[in-house]
Amino acid sequence: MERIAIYPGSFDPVTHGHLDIITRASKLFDKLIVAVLNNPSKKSLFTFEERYELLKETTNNLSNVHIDTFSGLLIDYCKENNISAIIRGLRAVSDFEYELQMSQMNYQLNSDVETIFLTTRTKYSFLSSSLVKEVAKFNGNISDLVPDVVLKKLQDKYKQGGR
Ligand code: COD
Repeated sequence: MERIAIYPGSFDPVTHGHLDIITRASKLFDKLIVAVLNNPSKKSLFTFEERYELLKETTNNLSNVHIDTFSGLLIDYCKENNISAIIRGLRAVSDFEYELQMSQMNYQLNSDVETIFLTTRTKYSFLSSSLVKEVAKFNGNISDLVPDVVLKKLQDKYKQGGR
């Protein structure tokens, strides 16, 4: 049976930290679905269509990686798509509490789906979508932290007065 994992997130926008986790997780499973949360009540800089497109463009070199969107409960998406594992990235102890709670709640909802944590590469341990947006907003140099296509989109957003 095909072993399928999911890497869910907001990806607002995708960074090299996310891409590193995607590349590493794709080697562990037959198929990896990267799923963008579509949650209209959560404020984001990029629309979910934009976040989806950026992920598509930046992962097109990975043949077993598929990009999708989801809304509602993650665990329901897992059930509908025969997913056996949820991949999450851990950067620091500060990520741990939230991640532990989510993994335990998801396990409570469906004990057939395991959460697997991949630890960040040291060079990305400080990297988050929020910090990237903040630095980009004030014209700081983030060219080593996000793919070129994301960099360009961020610059365009802030030229248009994005928040
Ligand atoms: N290095 C390593 N990992 C990283 C890095 C980095 N530099 N940056 C981010 N990551 C990891 C994060 O730790 C996370 O694991 C993943 O990448 C995605 O991060 P984000 O910030 O884009 O996504 P989140 O954390 O906002 O995603 C939250 C979900 C959308 C997964 C969650 O809210 C969810 O499942 N929502 C659906 C509703 C649901 O089922 N709720 C119940 C859950 S118990």
